[in-house]
Amino acid sequence: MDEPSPFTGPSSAPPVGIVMGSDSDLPTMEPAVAMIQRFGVGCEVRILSAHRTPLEMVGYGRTAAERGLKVIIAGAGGAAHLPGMVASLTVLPVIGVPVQSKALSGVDSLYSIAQMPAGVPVATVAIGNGANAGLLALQILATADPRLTEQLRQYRDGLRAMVREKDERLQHGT
Ligand code: RP5
Repeated sequence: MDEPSPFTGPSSAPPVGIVMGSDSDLPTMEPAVAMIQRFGVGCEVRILSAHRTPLEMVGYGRTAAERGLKVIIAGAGGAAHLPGMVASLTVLPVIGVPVQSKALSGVDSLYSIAQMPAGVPVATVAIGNGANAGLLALQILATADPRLTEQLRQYRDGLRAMVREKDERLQHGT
């Protein structure tokens, strides 16, 4: 049997693709993976660099939809071109996660990801907020999945209950 091409990855994919520019981005991206898995949704995780492995990135982006991915989360820091470049290669929704950089605290990453030219959007979450990227990916999938919609409603109810409880404790000094 032929080896799968290193440029395309496996021939069939789960609904969510999570990619990042370096293994140093893993601590930022792990909450995205955890959020996707918490809701029982499948994801694949890859390190693909727009600058160090551009051909692999092109292969991934060009084959993403045909392999079955529905949404892509892309994290990068500094000259954070990965989310935008992946978005240029597919019409799947791409969510960018600006990774906090040492020199400029992630503002460089945020600007690089958010300032896309007209016609090629990238949805951008806050600096370092992998968990929100995971949630947004789930919300996109939920538009065609009533069970997931209900799970997300319950998650929001949980947040509400948590804040109400904190308020309650504050009011009663406990
Ligand atoms: C970017 O450069 C990566 O996304 C990472 O955030 C940053 C630094 O990469 P390393 O030098 O740690 O591999 O491409």
